[in-house]
Amino acid sequence: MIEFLKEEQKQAIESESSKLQNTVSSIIEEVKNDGDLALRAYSAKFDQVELEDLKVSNDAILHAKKQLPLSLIEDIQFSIERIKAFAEAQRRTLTEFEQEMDPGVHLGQKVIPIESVGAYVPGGRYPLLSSAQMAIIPAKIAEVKNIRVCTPPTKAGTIHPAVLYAAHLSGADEIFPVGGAQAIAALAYGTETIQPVNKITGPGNRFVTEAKRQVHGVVGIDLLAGPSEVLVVADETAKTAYVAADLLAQSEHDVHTQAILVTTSREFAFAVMKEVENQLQTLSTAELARASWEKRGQVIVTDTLDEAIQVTNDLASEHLHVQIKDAPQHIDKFTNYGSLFLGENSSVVYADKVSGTNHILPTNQAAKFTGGVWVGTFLKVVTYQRIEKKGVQTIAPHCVRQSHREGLIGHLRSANIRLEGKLDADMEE
Ligand code: HSO
Ligand code: ZN
Repeated sequence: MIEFLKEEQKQAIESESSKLQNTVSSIIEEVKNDGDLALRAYSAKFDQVELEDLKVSNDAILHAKKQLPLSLIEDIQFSIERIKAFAEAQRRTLTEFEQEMDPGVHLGQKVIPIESVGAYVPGGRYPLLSSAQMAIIPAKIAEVKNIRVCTPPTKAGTIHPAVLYAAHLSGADEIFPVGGAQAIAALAYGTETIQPVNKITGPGNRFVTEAKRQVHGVVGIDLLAGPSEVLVVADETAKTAYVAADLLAQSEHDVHTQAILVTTSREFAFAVMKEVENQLQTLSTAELARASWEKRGQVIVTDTLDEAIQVTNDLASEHLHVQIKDAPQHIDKFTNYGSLFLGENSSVVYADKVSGTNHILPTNQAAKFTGGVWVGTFLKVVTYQRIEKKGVQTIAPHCVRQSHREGLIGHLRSANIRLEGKLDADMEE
């Protein structure tokens, strides 16, 4: 049996309204037509700033560094090293090969970096410098030549110094203090200052996400990121204080964040709900955390671990934290998640910032069809072949016959001229 202890609020993520779609498409149209002029106008309108320079200068980066305490610079370096090391390890799993599949038929795979990518780094409530690192570092490890970063300006027309320096140190080639849908339009279509890119990555607000949806096809995109999600699966061996803290850590992100507890123990579920209330008393971000916990949080009790796993796989959360006895032994039973955290010490927030895995992950059940951003997001896995004369003997007759059946006579000829030295084949069928 599966029981919902909090009032069930299966509110679908609000579908993008047609108003939002129209607003965003007119922003994109204007940037397409008016370029930099439109970027300046939208920055004045949405960010209340008259931008002087649309591109961050080297001097501004140096100045940003000078404003940062040494410990912050060390923290940036610490996380960069780890995100880099993991991306490098993932890069090594993508190999090129060539294999002779039939005598004289050599097939191969190449791994080629995308030439230029745009990394969108959200501004928002808390400037998350880790978002810059997560979008830029894997692209750098993939050897993308041009990494262009857009991020909303502060009221002073600058970029938060920590975000700016983190973006620079992560490997950004160009940085622009431009945010919102207008930034996505600029990266997709180009303006006088911002050269267009081949793929746009990074999370953003609903305007940014809608803009990414609309430019998809003109450029590639990583995924359509929505508000953060966490799902904790716990049994009676888990620690209430840990689980409550984990639920609230995501809840504080946004009112739309969804934190879910799935547990096999009713007693534990009530204990966690009580502990969440306790911790909210002293949490300085309680207003937001409470709002999202009350509006979207869920507590689900199941009779068996199998049921808990089934519900968990159905919900396909962005972050899945398994806090049950011998958690690692159950790894293969979980099939839908953006990133998995095994055991009580593997806090999601470590991965938000420093452990090394990427935090740009699928939300809104997209984990049913994709993983998150990784080095492969910035690489094209393509194929090639090299067929010798003896290979033609093996495969061409089949190609000739299939082309004939399909009425594709141009195809037939291209196959047959290599096989028989003449365009048309004498077909028996
Ligand atoms: N949990 C967020 C990422 C983040 N949180 C960065 C703090 N810093 C979405 O995965
Ligand atoms: Zn977070």
